[in-house]
Amino acid sequence: MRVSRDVQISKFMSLVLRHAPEEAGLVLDDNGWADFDQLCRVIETRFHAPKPDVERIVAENPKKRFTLEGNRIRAAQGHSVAIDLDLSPSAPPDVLYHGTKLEFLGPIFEQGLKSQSRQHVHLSKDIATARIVAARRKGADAILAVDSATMAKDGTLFFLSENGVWLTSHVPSRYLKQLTEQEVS
Ligand code: HQG
Repeated sequence: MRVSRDVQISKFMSLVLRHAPEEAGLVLDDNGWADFDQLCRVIETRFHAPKPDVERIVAENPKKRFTLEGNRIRAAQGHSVAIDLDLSPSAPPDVLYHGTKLEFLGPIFEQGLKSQSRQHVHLSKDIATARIVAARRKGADAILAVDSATMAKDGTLFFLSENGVWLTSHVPSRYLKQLTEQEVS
């Protein structure tokens, strides 16, 4: 019972802090921060969960999706609303990974990896993480290796989110390679 309520609250926080702050009557500042006390009051009303529960849900979040600093909170990545995370560019590892679906590979190899509804393309630091991302959707998984070393050399900027996700604007298909099943497992 408590677990599912925690998940509901976490999903609500992702919705509000990434996509639709107006759902909670909140305003995000230019860098995506919201007033934590105000968010807690909305959660208390909707889910009957007091502030310490919200603090615990933030602290225990398995992907560390939320950054809580004093009385401000933001989603570490995944936004569709236009905010500036104000991250400094970081040198990426030589290879990054992207978990997706076999059925998307046609358009991906035509257009490259696009950020779609979000602000960035999300890349994983290892194959295991990319597999988890791929498995979120129905259908056969595909794991792409991204030649981030060459992309960085060619001038593309990469950013490391507060919870360890690599972000960039677009990955042209010349930097992509599908991994074989053997390489993935
Ligand atoms: C695909 C989760 C067709 C792309 C994860 C993906 C992640 C294309 C989907 C985070 C395409 C977008 C983000 C193209 C990309 N044609 N399909 N040209 N370019 N795609 O959800 O990376 O649990 O916006 O492969 O852990 O799946 O929410 O991105 O399948 O870090 O915290 O279009 O979401 O984090 O889907 O996932 P998404 P994503 P949370």
